[in-house]
Amino acid sequence: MTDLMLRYFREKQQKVQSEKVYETQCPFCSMQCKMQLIEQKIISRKQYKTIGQDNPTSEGRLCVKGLNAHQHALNQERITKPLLKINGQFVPVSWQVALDTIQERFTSIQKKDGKNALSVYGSASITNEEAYLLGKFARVALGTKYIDYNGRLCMSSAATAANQTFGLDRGFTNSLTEVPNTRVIILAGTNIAECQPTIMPYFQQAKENGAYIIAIDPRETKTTQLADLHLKIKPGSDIALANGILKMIIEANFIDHTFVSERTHHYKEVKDYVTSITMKEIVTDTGITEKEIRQVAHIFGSEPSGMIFTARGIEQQINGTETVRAFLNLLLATGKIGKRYSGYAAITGQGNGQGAREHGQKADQLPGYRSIENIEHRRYIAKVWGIDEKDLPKKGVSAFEMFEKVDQKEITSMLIMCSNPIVSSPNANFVRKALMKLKFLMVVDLYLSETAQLADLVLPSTSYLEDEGTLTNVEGRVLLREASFPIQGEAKHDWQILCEIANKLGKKKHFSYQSSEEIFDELRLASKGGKADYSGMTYKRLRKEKGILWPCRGENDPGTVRLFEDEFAHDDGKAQMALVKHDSLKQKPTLTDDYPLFLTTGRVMSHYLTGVQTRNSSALAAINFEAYLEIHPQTAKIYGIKDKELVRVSSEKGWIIVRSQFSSAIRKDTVFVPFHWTENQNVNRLVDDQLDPFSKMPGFKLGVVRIQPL
Ligand SMILES: Nc1nc2c(c(=O)[nH]1)N[C@H]1C(S)=C(S)[C@@H](COP(=O)(O)OP(=O)(O)OC[C@H]3O[C@@H](n4cnc5c(=O)[nH]c(N)nc54)[C@H](O)[C@@H]3O)O[C@H]1N2
Ligand SMILES: Nc1nc2c(c(=O)[nH]1)N[C@H]1C(S)=C(S)[C@@H](COP(=O)(O)OP(=O)(O)OC[C@H]3O[C@@H](n4cnc5c(=O)[nH]c(N)nc54)[C@H](O)[C@@H]3O)O[C@H]1N2
Ligand code: SF4
Ligand SMILES: [Mo]
Repeated sequence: MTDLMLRYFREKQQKVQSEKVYETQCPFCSMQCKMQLIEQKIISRKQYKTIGQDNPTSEGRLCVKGLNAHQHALNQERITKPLLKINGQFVPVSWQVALDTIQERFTSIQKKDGKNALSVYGSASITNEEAYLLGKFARVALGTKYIDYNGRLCMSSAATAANQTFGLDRGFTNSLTEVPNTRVIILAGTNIAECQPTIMPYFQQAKENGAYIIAIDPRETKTTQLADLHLKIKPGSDIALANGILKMIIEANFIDHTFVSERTHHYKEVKDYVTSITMKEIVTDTGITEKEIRQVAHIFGSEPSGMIFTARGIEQQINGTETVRAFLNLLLATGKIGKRYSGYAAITGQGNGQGAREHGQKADQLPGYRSIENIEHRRYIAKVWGIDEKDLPKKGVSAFEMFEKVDQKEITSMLIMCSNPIVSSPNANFVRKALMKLKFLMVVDLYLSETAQLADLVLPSTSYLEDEGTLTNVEGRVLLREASFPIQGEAKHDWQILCEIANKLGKKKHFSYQSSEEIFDELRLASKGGKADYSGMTYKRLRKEKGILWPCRGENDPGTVRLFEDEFAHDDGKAQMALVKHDSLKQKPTLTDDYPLFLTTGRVMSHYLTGVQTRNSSALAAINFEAYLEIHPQTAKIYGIKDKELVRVSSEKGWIIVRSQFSSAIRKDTVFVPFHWTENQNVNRLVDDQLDPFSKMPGFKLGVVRIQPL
């Protein structure tokens, strides 16, 4: 450093009058990177920067979203007071008025329309404590069966498939430290490079160590660029591909017969089916050559270890559950699970995508991954909650089905916490119209999101910087997010809001918590003995051990790094292989003269979900400021579309207008639109609302559209 530079830095340092450091965790994806927000006071101005902190999963790394996350939390546009809609206008009101309004509206609606007229729509971006409390709130404070959450649109197919196959659903069966030592990796419909960027070094290291990486995606992405082989599949045809790979694995006799006979069921049926289909069918269905399929089968079959990673590309399909199961067949047939360097991961999406699906926000679920239909489970939780089992509601319906009930006026009031469903749901025009039929819509958010704008009452919640609690990351590792930043305005923590409403509804006895740690202690008890057992974890341990992998059944239990080493979680200890026919789906979208192109949707690096947070972060908004239509130049030519030109995209459900972006890296029969934008750029206005019969997942990844220049 030159003298001049040294002097400059010294002077700059002297100007920093004070510095504060806040420990926290990124509010976005499932990596849950640990970080510090540093606040420097220079003269009278405060200046902020975020730096990464070491921990077992993200190892100190941050991506562009994490580095800029504080911008949305500190943005002046955040709502800091309850807002009540009076004559169509939002008016700031006190908490007392807000709570009185809720009490009056909820009580009168319950009286007139019944208890199940109230409903709750939750989120996997809230903490475990809040997700747990939301489930208890719906059942105990409101007494309704209608609760579900945005994770239904996210990981439900993977979760259902894992439960059906293994009897247990933890996103990753191993820990990330094993990835660099595995020999072959299949990445099916996952774009980790843009969606979990700080996970990449594990995969880069695997590649350096000689692992063979296969990526399956209709588009070329930063992730497929890492792969040794990219299968540019026809969207929605992954079952056929997995069946084709299995067929060739069987033909080449790479089956682990001991594993199959000792640890699985149904191999014979699966074998009989896949050997009966022809490769010609598979090649036509998938658009992948026989040579490539054989190559995958030989590498995956012959290597001693291997891992399969799936994400929303294959899961957000109306046959997403079966698609995941077809891939799990490959692991089971070759014995690549339950041992070192071999396993399965459904890459978790939201920050708490894992934990928030374990503790009772799902329509059919109770804490600890218990079932609301199982009498023993009901009794146990009723006891923990201090209520009569008979008073515990039965199962409700899935996220999108709740909007159908709203449309049919069976549900007349909804509390939405930490989600923006009129942007994120399929058939978004329908969802918007349905929500407008509600007698009372209440939204708890940081911002006046598109959904909040429709509400009768909006309550301001605290952000990740302010709200302490635990979140379970991509590995299934429970992390304690510290949060000591001063609360903005009159915002309250999500858990506090639930307690205050419950108290107002006369349920104080069940909701008298003073801290998130107190809620966690109850969650530990509620999860004890369940599949997702957190009972051995304490805040003290989580701090000291930098996170613990579940199940953790006692204070001396170190947690569980690798699952299924000796047995699977079904009663008999065996896994269930599944006969999955790729032509079983009657209503799969197909190309027609009216709708001649496949539409698939997804994400870009700089934005998060419906974009409310990242569009309010100036640095992130500047990177991508509008939606776009990724299209092959030769396809564009057919429709007279030029690059960077506005295009009208239509489906049976609606239309949007987005700018074209040429890319010869996408299939010619497919276009792609990211879903982070709203109004006429909201791609969910095009997405159909048919649901997977097992998981109730919509088909975000496969639609059919027509396009025309504007
Ligand atoms: N930057 C960023 N990161 C995020 C998020 C975000 O919004 N932005 N969201 C977080 C959340 S909640 C989630 S769920 C995850 C999502 O993470 P991913 O699932 O990895 O992300 P997507 O972009 O939705 O889809 C992944 C890939 O699937 C491909 N695909 C589409 N159709 C098909 C198909 O039929 N078959 C196959 N094999 N592939 C297909 C798409 O081209 C895309 O590249 O990311 C998390 N991380
Ligand atoms: N077309 C298409 N649609 C999709 C997908 C796709 O791939 N394609 N992916 C689906 C997936 S995987 C997901 S996860 C969903 C997500 O869909 P949403 O849940 O609708 O997405 P978010 O943008 O995360 O909405 C969160 C809202 O909560 C607010 N918020 C943030 N933090 C807090 C907090 O701590 N407390 C409270 N109360 N509010 C907070 C934010 O400001 C924002 O308005 O979208 C789904 N929709
Ligand atoms: S978005 Fe994900 S990878 Fe990026 S910093 Fe946040 S948690 Fe880490
Ligand atoms: Mo997600």
